[in-house]
Amino acid sequence: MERVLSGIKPTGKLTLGNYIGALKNFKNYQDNYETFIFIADLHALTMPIDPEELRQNSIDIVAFYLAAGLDPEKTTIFLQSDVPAHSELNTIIQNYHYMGELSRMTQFKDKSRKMNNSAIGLGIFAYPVLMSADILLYNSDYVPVGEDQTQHVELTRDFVHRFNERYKTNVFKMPKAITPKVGARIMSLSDPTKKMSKSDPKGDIFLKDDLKVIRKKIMSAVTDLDTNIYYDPENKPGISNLLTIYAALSEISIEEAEATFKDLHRYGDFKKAVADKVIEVLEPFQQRYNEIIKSNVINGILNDGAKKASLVANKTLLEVKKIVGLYVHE
Ligand code: AQP
Repeated sequence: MERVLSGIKPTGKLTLGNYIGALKNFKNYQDNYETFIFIADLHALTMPIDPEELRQNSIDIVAFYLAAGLDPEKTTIFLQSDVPAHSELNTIIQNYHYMGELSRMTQFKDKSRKMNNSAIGLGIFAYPVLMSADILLYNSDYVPVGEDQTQHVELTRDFVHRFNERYKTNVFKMPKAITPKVGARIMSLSDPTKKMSKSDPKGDIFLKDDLKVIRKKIMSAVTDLDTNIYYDPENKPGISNLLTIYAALSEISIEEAEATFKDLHRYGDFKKAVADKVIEVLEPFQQRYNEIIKSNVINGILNDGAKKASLVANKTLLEVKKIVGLYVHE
């Protein structure tokens, strides 16, 4: 059976961008693929974060996974830090990733630009190496991600080619990124030229926001001075972003969303329709999340997940150790 792997890092409160670009799509894989979905907590350490927040965000992500329809009987849900093979494979394969290619990664450039040069940790530079380890430990065929992460999957593919060639092996499977047709890059509501991002929360809708706050945020989303509603991300980024949100949450195409609103020439009415749609989806989602948090199931799911994930990950790690010449003995 083909395998799917993805994860979200607990760097902050999850946003509507995380939901549309990643979370809501995960459940579609669990019936037809062997699916591994993890909480990328080691990745979250790459940026400064309060320890208590990191722990709370990690618990929240498990609850969000379940609220989004992941079934732990079908999907292996686990914490990255519970499976030491991630760190061990990272240590081995960092030697086959090049500083030049890592320094060209957009995420590294964006995040390091915002920081004081002397305080940029090695982890944010080497982030894609650990991500390669995450993907390759599970021989993943597909990696569902939003648009911003596809560059890292491409880097993993380059590494797989390089490593397999060098050792004349096929230990690492060539993974492929899958991005959603609609909503692979949801933009900030206050600046629709920037990605909605949990670590830069201006203009974000958070999944745990009060529903009234969500409506208010959408009603005051930045748009333009025109009155026509159509998709043109370059000239009408705000309206295009709202159309994308509406289309993604309605499971329709952008063209269908445009057709729905073509005779409506009042942005206020359009925003109200978008807010209604977001609330229609997030209200039951928040209810499920609250029930899960109260139910005490999370630790048990993580324990089972860590065991199942370790079985697969340790097998790959052992093969790689042998291939590179580490002395594996009884
Ligand atoms: N705005 C977005 N639109 C669509 N997809 C998005 N994703 C993130 N933002 C958007 C997708 O969500 C998944 C989880 O992301 P991540 O936590 O691994 O890190 P990220 O891509 O760096 O997400 P953030 O929210 O921007 O986090 P920070 O601010 O910590 O860097 C990924 O599949 C991502 O593509």
